[in-house]
Amino acid sequence: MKMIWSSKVCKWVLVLCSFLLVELVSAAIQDGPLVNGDFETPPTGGFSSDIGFSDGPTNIPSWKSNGTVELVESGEKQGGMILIVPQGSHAVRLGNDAEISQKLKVEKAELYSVTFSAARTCAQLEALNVSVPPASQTIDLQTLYSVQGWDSYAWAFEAQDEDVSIVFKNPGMEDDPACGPIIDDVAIKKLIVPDKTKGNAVVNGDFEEGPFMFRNESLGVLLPTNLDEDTSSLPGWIVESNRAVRYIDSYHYTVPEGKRAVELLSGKEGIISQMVETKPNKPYRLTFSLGHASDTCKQPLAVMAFAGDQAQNIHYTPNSNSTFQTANLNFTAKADRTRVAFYSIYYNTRSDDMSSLCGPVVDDVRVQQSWSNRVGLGWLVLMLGCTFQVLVFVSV
Ligand SMILES: [Ca+2]
Repeated sequence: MKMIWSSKVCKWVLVLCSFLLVELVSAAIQDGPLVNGDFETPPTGGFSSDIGFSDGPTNIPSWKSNGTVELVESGEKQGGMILIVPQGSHAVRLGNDAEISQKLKVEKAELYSVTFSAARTCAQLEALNVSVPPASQTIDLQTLYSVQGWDSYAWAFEAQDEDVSIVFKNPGMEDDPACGPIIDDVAIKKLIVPDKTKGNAVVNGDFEEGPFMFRNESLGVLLPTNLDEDTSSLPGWIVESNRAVRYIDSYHYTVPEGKRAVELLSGKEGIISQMVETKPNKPYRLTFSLGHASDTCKQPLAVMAFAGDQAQNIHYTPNSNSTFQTANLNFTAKADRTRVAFYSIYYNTRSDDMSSLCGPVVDDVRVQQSWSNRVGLGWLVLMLGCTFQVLVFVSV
């Protein structure tokens, strides 16, 4: 009896231990919104829009603030202008030099992407610095990509430690202390750099791996300038222009293949590129899908595609049976790495609001060695030879 009892206890201890182990392993943050990442958790004493703008630390649950930080409510006015709250009823505004931060548990040496929404209040030159020290990037909020008055952005970092702090800071010094960016809906996602698939030198050519996207947000996520291919929210790719490109999903847009793709914006000012592995002096073919996002983007749509020293502009030709077409470009590699890049030829806007930026969609990018051509040609010669022999035989 005692034996049975003790073995039962042992079992329970084991179960408990394994639970604890699972807890320890999974202590790192899960993909999704941060705790109070939408700023909807009421502070002690409730939301107080009556107190207004005040100096000193603001009490925002789960966040640490420094400087003039204010919780803003949707519908709230400032100087006759209604403040924009990207999602829900509340957001946070950062005054001059002010910041908010939150501690996160992550997996060391892993790559993470942070998604957040931002709106500017008054200044044209508003900017927002996002950092997980020592990694840091200042994002220019000067360009408004959508007419709603706010945009979602993604920024990636490699975790240097298990315990990190994510910081949003307004680096500006405006004359009007009530100016400063508004932030909302902060989320995180651990990125996985996909392996190259057989017969395609492009990494993440289908764009399926990328930043976290809120299911209820229909504006896509902007990928601002990022020249470091090792810390890209879009693994494998860099955004080498000073304007952003938009990462879109199939829930809100038409995507050629899978669930995700890229919409090129701002003409030549929005360029994505990748250095792909090639063998010098070998013939290659770049193929990709070129489409329309079904977002009322005014046509014509066209891209400039680059592969090594070849460049070609390709127009999207509307077809009632499909929302995309396959385009290709042949090139001969000159080195062991070849640059593949795309930008939109036109500066397109949506026809419904005439001002939100939009453009052609690129997906399913492939770079393949042109073996098939040679094999095909070989077969053709062989077949012709056979036919000739048969003809000679018959005629004899
Ligand atoms: Ca895709």
